[in-house]
Amino acid sequence: KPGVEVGNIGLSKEDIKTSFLEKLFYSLGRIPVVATPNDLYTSLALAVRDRVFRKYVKSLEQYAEEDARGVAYLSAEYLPGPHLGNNLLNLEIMEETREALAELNLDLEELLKEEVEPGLGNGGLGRLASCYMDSLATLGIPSIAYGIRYEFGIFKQEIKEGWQVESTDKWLHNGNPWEVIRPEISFEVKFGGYTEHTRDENDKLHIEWIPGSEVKGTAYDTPILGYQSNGIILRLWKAEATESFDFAAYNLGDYYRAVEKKMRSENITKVLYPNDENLSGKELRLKQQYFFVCCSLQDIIRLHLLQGRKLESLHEKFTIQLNDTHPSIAVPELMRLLVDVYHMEWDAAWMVTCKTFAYTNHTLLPEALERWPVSLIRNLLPRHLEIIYEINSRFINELRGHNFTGDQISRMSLVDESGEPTIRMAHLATVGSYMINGVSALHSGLLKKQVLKDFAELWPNKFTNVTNGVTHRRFLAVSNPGLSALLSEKIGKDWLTHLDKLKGLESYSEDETFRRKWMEVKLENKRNLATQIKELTGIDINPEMLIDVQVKRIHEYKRQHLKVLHILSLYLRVKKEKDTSIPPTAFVFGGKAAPGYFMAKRIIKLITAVGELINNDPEVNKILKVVFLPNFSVKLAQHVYPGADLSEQISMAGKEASGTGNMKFALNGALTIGTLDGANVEIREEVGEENFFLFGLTTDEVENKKAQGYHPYKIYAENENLKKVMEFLLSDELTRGDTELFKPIYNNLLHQDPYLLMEDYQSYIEQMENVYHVWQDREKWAKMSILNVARMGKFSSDRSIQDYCEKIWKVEAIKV
Ligand code: 26Q
Repeated sequence: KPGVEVGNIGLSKEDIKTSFLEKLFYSLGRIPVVATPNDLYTSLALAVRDRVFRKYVKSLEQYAEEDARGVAYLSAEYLPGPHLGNNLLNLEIMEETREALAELNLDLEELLKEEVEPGLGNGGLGRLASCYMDSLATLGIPSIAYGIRYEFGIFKQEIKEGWQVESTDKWLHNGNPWEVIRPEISFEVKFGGYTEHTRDENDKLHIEWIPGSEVKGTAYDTPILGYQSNGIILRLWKAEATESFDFAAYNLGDYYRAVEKKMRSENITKVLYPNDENLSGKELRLKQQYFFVCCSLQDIIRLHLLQGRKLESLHEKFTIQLNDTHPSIAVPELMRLLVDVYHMEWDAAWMVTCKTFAYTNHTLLPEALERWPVSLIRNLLPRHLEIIYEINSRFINELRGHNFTGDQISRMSLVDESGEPTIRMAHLATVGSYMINGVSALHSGLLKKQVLKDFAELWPNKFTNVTNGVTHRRFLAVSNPGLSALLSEKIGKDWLTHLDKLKGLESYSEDETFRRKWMEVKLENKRNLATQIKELTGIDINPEMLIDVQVKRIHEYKRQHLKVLHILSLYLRVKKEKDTSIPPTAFVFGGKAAPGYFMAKRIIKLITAVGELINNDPEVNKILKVVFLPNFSVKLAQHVYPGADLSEQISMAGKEASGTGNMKFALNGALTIGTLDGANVEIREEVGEENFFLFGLTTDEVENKKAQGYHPYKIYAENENLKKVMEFLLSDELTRGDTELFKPIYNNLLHQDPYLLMEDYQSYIEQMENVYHVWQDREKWAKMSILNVARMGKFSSDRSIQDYCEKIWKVEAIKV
């Protein structure tokens, strides 16, 4: 057994200092006086990476030795956030490092700021994958996470004249000290061409896929460390040209064609598609999905065979979790590998396949359910189309055997033939998986009632719920050191690995001194947030104000514009009625709009226009401020959650599958105003209804309202206040004469209003009055805040991962 205790990887202050200087001298060739901030950050990151790798290698040895069953997590997106601070926490060397640097006259905080985060995801789904990696590592679950190494992550957002402007995210510009390239771990991926069906002398059918082109995927590994313990690998694939294709072109003396091939191949992992919850049906997106799935499955099979096992037992040693349908082409791809490449019989291969995969659904929105045109799949993956058709015809035969009606069968078919034929990827994932889960109790229930209703009737035991969770180590321990210290002082440090220990805080909500300390910590975090706001927007916020925050992707269903209508109603009260009774409030927004999403971009412009108006009006700006934080990211989020007083979770009931920001806010002591949507339902159950500001229709009421015929105009016409607010959207004051500016929003709300803003408006306004009422009583607010934090134990991603292990994966922890 090779030793891993080589080199200087000690954890003392002196060890860290020595390593840091060694990295600076010998890895970067620098001395401190000429080192740039990025040099210093990189040296520290490299020193820390060595220590992280040591832990990872130890875990890996252990997992291999025990021949353990493991999880492969397949996700097209990851949003890990900055690694450095998190790794220092998990190695428990935050203070030692701070001191080591201080002795060199360096400030750890300054180095932490240098890190550019990998924005390899759109929002909730990618961040969830990263929270799960943190918990998988901490709990010691043998696992590996696969994804795509996008050269450009989610676009950088700037605000110019109030509008979102996108530019490319060059996250690799300064190099990436956390990853190592694994040139030896690379696989070929084929595209296009045609299939050849031939019979051998025994009349056995052989099918060969003759591709039109090939690319190579190479592994880039980033170790992800758990707290005090194990590490796991995030393995991201980068696309390159294959040698053989290069070579063929060279031989023809066609150097330029070879280079062109190379560039075309590299295109596949060039950029992340910035659409969430809305599909574009672009060929390159399908290429990305197949590319990373194909490399990952080959790697899984390699690992399986490396241990001397047979492919017939793949499902015993591996379970593969599909993070939404984005990797669902894995179902026909595994069939292809088993049947065409490893010559397994169809039935045996199908048994292995559908005992290997499990599928997590993250959305019910019809426009977000992935469908790929049959014609596109035929061109790009001709063999996969044949396999999908075969899976479908066998599935439909099974349904006939169960006496399903023709109607039901065409609803359940993997192929939608109502218009241009398309493949329903959610159906493919469902048929090819042994378990299907939603991401909150409400969402999992609706999944069985709506989108996958027929499937839930056919296979009731395949459906389950795993409520999302977040890592409290990043989102509390690392990002809110003030509150963390206060918690540990009262209840010890066990909460870092057992979040339900926070329950021990409950009784302190009655302790006046504790409440004072609690509010002091919050105020300090609000000062910090105010500083960030000033730096990023130039806007001054008085930290004593109520800080009311809505940060998330911009979407009509999330109803950022409902919040705007409320702000306008307050503005009109201050301005026209000279009402000065409203408690000073800063409304903070943040989030990106998909570049092609017209309404979402208008909503950003609306927020910034309202901000311009209010922030520059001396009659109003002592009471109200409106801020749009540009380029919301994990890094920025870590400043935002700790500084928030109020968390806005105001989507129309039935639309937000879970939400995870809701959990991060509450964990940091913000109170929530929200609808009964996604995980809000469970958060309210846990914290107690008296500690949650509820408003709006329930999912059932929404359904009834829509069934009866919804008339937003009527609501508008009958509500004087709402009418004034709506008319203000068209006013010169707001639009500076460009009366068309917010017409699309105005018209949409008045005549369609698919997300029932008009319906929920009054209830929201009234609940906000209640928020203000409680805010006036700071002692009560503090109590509620403490109780919220004390009761958030359920929402640790450690609990979610334990649920996955027990309900779905049947995998056990192996602690080093
Ligand atoms: C798919 C195909 C083509 C292009 C883009 C996409 C795509 C990309 C990202 C579709 C959806 C997404 C992201 C979805 C997402 O973030 N969903 C959120 O997942 C969270 C974690 O479960 C939930 O908490 C949120 O409620 C849900 O909206």
